[in-house]
Amino acid sequence: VKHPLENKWTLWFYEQKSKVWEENIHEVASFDTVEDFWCLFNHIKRPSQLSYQCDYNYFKNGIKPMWEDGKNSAGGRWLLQLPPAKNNQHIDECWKNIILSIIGEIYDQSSEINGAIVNLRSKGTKIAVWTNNASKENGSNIMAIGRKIKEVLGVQNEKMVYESHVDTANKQGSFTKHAFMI
Ligand code: M7G
Repeated sequence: VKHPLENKWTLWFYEQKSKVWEENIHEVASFDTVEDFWCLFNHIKRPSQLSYQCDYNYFKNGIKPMWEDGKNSAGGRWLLQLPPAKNNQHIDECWKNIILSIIGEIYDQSSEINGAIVNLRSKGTKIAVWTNNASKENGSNIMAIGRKIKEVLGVQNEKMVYESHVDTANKQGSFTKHAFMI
């Protein structure tokens, strides 16, 4: 008997080939048991083995890893910026711990978590947890999720910012308003 997860999750892979962002992102596989998750996770490359300009996205089944999805549009992301991933096993470890925490639903506010993304870039790695409610009124839940992420990653001293997808999508250059910081 396999061990069921609370939710079904889907892995999406982004690889920059076309100029049109949406054309580069593809659904890879879905799983709803612990065993099927490990089967997939252990089969694919670790972040440190991927080329730059690639992303892994794990989202709850039915939610597209895009700002435009109705479940994401009022949400935002906790963002952790790390060094480039090539040959960096620490990043593999961080990514594994984040994914286990979201599919294992260890957060009191797990119902607000839509997914997680790792962006491999030559300028640096971004690990983000996407949540569904970026409103100021939801600040205490957002902060609780942020504190838990830091606990999961063991990065008490690194700065982490939460930004709404509306702000990210409308940002000018590299400047983004930060709604919350921890
Ligand atoms: P990125 O890949 O998140 O970060 O965004 P990067 O700048 O470090 O590579 C790069 C670009 O991809 C954005 O400026 C958008 O043009 C596009 N993009 C990223 N996301 C997450 C979305 C999305 O959800 N929807 C749309 N339409 N475009 C996106």
